[in-house]
Amino acid sequence: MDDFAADPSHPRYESLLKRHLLENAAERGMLAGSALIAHGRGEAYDYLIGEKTIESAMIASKYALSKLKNTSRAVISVNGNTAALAGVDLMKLASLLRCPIEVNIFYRTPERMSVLLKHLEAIKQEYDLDVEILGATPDARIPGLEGPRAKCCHAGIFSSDVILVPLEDGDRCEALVAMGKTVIVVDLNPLSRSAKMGSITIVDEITRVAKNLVTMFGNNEEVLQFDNSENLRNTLNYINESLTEMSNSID
Ligand code: PTJ
Repeated sequence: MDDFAADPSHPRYESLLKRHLLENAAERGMLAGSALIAHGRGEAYDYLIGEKTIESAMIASKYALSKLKNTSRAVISVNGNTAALAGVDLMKLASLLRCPIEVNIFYRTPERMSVLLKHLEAIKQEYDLDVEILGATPDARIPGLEGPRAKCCHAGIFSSDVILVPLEDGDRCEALVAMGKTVIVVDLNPLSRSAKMGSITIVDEITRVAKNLVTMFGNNEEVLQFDNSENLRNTLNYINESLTEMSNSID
């Protein structure tokens, strides 16, 4: 990858790579001003789950994938951080699901929208993917939200019944749930409003989630029963137990 020099054997390689992707994206104008702060908060929570996909996240991911596969009105919503970190795998997932991907950002400017749309378009060309990329011409609004963050596309987010929205903010998550959608949240913070508000919350890092969903796509394993609150409690219990273990390992 361009000017990224870290050795894959470096113990913090994955983390350094993600930071590098975000630095590059920031230079290209893809990110919100607070994007790196949001990432840092995510990193702190990732540390608590051991920087890996834990069982509760895998269960939520499998259930989310069943929901995405079993509808003809799925949509994947991407913001700046998500496009920079997981744009390729989410475009591949959209292609497998035959669903549109919509650029939908919280801190909306025409410049950011344009560079994010071009970024996804370049991925589409490079991997020869048949995916409809939406967001350039919003023609609908998410009810209950004020300002530019409510803008969306009728053919995408507005009409969807199952929506994958990584790193979403609490208000918009609540508004999407109020529209009757199955809202799949990806958030490393199990205590965020979105995590608690979502229909299916995957407490895992977006790069790993996107890769897992693409890898599992061909498996026909269906998770029929899922309780989001219970799954979130299991996640918190996991963190609690690993903290106790870490604490016991200190002399
Ligand atoms: O591109 P925009 O304008 O839509 O803005 C995107 C950000 C992320 C800047 C914006 O949505 C924002 O400010 O988000 P918050 O409110 O800081 O929430 C981000 C949440 O995502 C936090 O709870 C983080 O723990 C979590 N998070 C950060 N990085 C990751 C993550 N979760 C999964 N994977 C990550 N890589």
